[in-house]
Amino acid sequence: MPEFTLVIGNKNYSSWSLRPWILMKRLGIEFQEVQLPLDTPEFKDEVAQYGPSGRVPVLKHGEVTVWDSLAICEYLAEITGRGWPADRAARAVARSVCAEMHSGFLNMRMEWPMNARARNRRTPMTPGLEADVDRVDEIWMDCRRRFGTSGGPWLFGEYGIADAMYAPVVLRFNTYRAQISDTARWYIATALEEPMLQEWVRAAKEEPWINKDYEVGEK
Ligand SMILES: N[C@@H](CCC(=O)N[C@@H](CS)C(=O)NCC(=O)O)C(=O)O
Repeated sequence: MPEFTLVIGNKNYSSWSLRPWILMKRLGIEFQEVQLPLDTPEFKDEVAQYGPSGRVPVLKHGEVTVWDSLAICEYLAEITGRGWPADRAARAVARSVCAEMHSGFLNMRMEWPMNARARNRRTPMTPGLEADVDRVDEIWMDCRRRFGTSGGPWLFGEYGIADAMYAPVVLRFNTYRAQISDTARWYIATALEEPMLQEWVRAAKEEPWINKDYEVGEK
C-alpha cells in the first residue's frame, strides 16, 4: 500500500488535480489515486472525507493532509529534495512563475477551461485572454532563455514544479490552438510527448463525464 494518497477530480477537466499528479509521477513517488468526479451531488460529501476545503486535489500522507495544488507540490519537494531548481536565483524565479500561475490568469481560466481531450476549439480572443496568453508565452521564453539552456528541455532544465504548474496550460493551448512563439510551441510539443501527460490525456479520453460548462469553443 503506497504511503501517499492523492485525491483528484476528472482528468479531463480538473486542471488543479493535474499539477500534483504529474509531479508525483515525474518524481517517481508511488501513490494511491482516488478520483471523485466533479459536479456530482455526492462530490461535496465525498471530498469532505479527505480534506477541509471542499475541493480537489488533496494529498494524504499519514496524519498529514495537504489541500492545495501548490502546497502539495511544495510538500513533495520538501520530502524528496526535488522539484525546485538547485540555484537560489533560479528557484526564486521558479517560485514566482508558479505563484503567478496559481493566483492569476483569470481570463484564461474562465474562457479556456481545461478540456484535455478536446482539439481545435475556437473561442473569440478577448483582450484579457490575449494578455494572459502573451504573458504565459513571455514566461516560458524567459525561463527557457535564462535557465533552460542546459540540463534538459523543461522550463528550468530538469523537470520541476514549474512544469507541473503549467501542464494544464499546455493542454489548454493545445485545445484552443493559441497563437504563440516558436519557443512556446517547442515547449508544448515537448510537454505533449511526455509519457505521463500522455497517460493523463489517455485516461481523460476514457472518462464518461461531460460537463457543458467546460465544453466551450466551436469545433
Ligand atoms: N487553489 C486550489 C483550487 C482547487 C479547485 O478549485 N479545485 C476544483 C477542481 S479543478 C474543485 O475542487 N472544484 C469543486 C468545487 O468547487 O465544488 C488548488 O490549487 O488546489
